[in-house]
Amino acid sequence: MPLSNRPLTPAQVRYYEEFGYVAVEGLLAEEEVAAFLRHEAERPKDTPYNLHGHCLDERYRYLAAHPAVAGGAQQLLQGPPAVVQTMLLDKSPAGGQGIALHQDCHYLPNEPNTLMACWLALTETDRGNGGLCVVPGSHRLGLQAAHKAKDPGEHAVWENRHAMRDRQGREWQETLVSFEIDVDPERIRYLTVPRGGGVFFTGMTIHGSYANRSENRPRIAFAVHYVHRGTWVLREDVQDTMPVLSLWCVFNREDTMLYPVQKVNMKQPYFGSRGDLPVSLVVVHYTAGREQGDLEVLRGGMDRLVSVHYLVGRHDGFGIKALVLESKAAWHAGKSQ
Ligand SMILES: O=C(O)CCC(=O)C(=O)O
Repeated sequence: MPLSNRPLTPAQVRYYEEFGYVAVEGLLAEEEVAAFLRHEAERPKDTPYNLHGHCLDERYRYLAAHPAVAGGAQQLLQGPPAVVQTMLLDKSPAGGQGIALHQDCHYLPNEPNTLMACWLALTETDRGNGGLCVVPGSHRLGLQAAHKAKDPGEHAVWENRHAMRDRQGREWQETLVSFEIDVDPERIRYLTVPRGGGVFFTGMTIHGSYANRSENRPRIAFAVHYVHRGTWVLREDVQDTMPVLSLWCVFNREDTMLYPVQKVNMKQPYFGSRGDLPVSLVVVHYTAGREQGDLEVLRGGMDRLVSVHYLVGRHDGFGIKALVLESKAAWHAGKSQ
């Protein structure tokens, strides 16, 4: 399913707009959840991903660029999404800490504010094992006063310095803490989200979770934060947002095999502008030439005005080469043989 498909129903989009969140079942297939958890259990943990798993690990990228997940984000943002950060939120039974009720815009100031998230349940989640909670309608309240979380029995408590930089290049440091917003308990909605389901919410929606009080039910979630492409994120560590390539999603649908897309530099800039429109059509065609020769021609290495967004090899060793950004127009015309 390419990103141009619309995974959310109009009713789901209206619900999100009205309440600041929408829970959706079945965003991921069971095999996709199982493949991710298998990978996570087996991967070496010596390099911490911090918030950059989507840049470092194909399985993280797979979830962040998943057509139902990034496609939902695209629908709700009404434009192309870019990934700001990814987080694996693994809360162990018998007391694993939650994240105090907060608005993500406190952590990720951005201009203009387009921040939103998709939180994916990778196990069954509910109030008993520290599932996600939200405050419906809180996205309309503006940024709320917040203090540092107070109860380590329920919530992670921390403080970090962060380098910030605005669009004009002004730089400064800010202290961020584990923010907590005081909320009337009556307004908190505890969500039950089945494995494979997810919750989309805005950067202004108050949400969080409490400790996992279950005896033996882990609560594992994966959160992807997106902005509309072109948004400026002020925190330097996550400023380099990753546009979601829709074609990438198409190829990544093959669960057993993730195809790395290798970026190839053009020798001559044989591409033009096509505005900031999302991809709505994919044209796949065959070339009669050989892979390396085609690559040389299509990257402007010969004197021919022709290019292409991706070149897909016939043989495994060649893989997929990305030549022209999806935000640009590739020029491919002329008589075929
Ligand atoms: O999973 C949780 O406990 C909270 C997640 C969260 O705060 C987020 O994804 O922004």
